Amino acid sequence: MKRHELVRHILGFDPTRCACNYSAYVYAPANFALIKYWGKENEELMVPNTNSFSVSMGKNLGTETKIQLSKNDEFVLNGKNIKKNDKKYTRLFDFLNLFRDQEVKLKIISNNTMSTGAGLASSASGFASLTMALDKFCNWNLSKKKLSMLARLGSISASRSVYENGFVEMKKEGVNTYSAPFEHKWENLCIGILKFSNKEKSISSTEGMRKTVEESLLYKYGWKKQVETDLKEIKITIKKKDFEKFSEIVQRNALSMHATAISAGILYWSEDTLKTIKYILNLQKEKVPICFTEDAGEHLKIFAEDKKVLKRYFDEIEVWELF
Ligand code: 2P0
Repeated sequence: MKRHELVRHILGFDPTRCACNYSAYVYAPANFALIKYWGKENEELMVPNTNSFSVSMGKNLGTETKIQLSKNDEFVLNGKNIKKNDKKYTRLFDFLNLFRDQEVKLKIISNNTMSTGAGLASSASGFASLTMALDKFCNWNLSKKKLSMLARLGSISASRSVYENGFVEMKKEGVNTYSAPFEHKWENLCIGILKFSNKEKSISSTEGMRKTVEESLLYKYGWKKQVETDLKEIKITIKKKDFEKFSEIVQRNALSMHATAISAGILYWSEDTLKTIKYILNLQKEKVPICFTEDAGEHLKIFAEDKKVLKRYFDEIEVWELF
């Protein structure tokens, strides 16, 4: 199956024949994975190797995308014109080309409320908001499930960002892989982000996971089992609101993901990352109820059940309630 055939399979019709509006404008949140997606089974059809599980950032952090008819194709990201030979441009228009007649020219204006490409999940909210804007622009009225399947073709983690709030699970079902809400709330749960720099990461997640899948035996023999175990346990833990167990699972999943990457020579950590992880592990020994996760970047996301705890131990942390 080719990508455009998968689009027709998901939609049930030919999108190039749809009449569209003049413009549409949609917001989608960032999401942070508690149980990580790391590695693809099929790169062309964007099928992940495993399920994954995240929490959405709601209105706090995300991307607003406007799509409008134009004389020429254009992509404006955070107020900056992105050039045609930029990877971000080609990735965006490769995605849009799955849906349009080549004669239709589009201007895409995207604004992130977080920095792009630094492990703060901007491709997830970017492709989710673009997919939802397309849905509005073309009057498709798709279900969230179908939107999550389509957003996946832009960036796999975008599948989880079509849900504005709460926990979300991405369920691996081959080419029909989709995301669905995990309907349990954790009212006090909050997140803080420690952003150590504005540097773009030196290796993209796409590249990093590709190299890990190709080279890491730790990944080959351990990762699927790790995800399976962590996913099962985190659902039980969330139902019980057992923060201590939650911390254990979230941290071990992130560290396992990084262990597989490191074994393939991919190191996202900076000195700040390492120093802060050591600091957190020491606080945990003193029973301070916090835990961390880290994605494909040097920054850390810290969870707690009390905003004040995060503020007490981290000077410059930005903190949000998740529910
Ligand atoms: C995640 N990450 O589950 C994991 C954890 C990073 C670490 O999804 O190639 O931008 O576009 O599918 O989705 C980042 O990878 O990569 C990511 P592509 P994506 O959130």
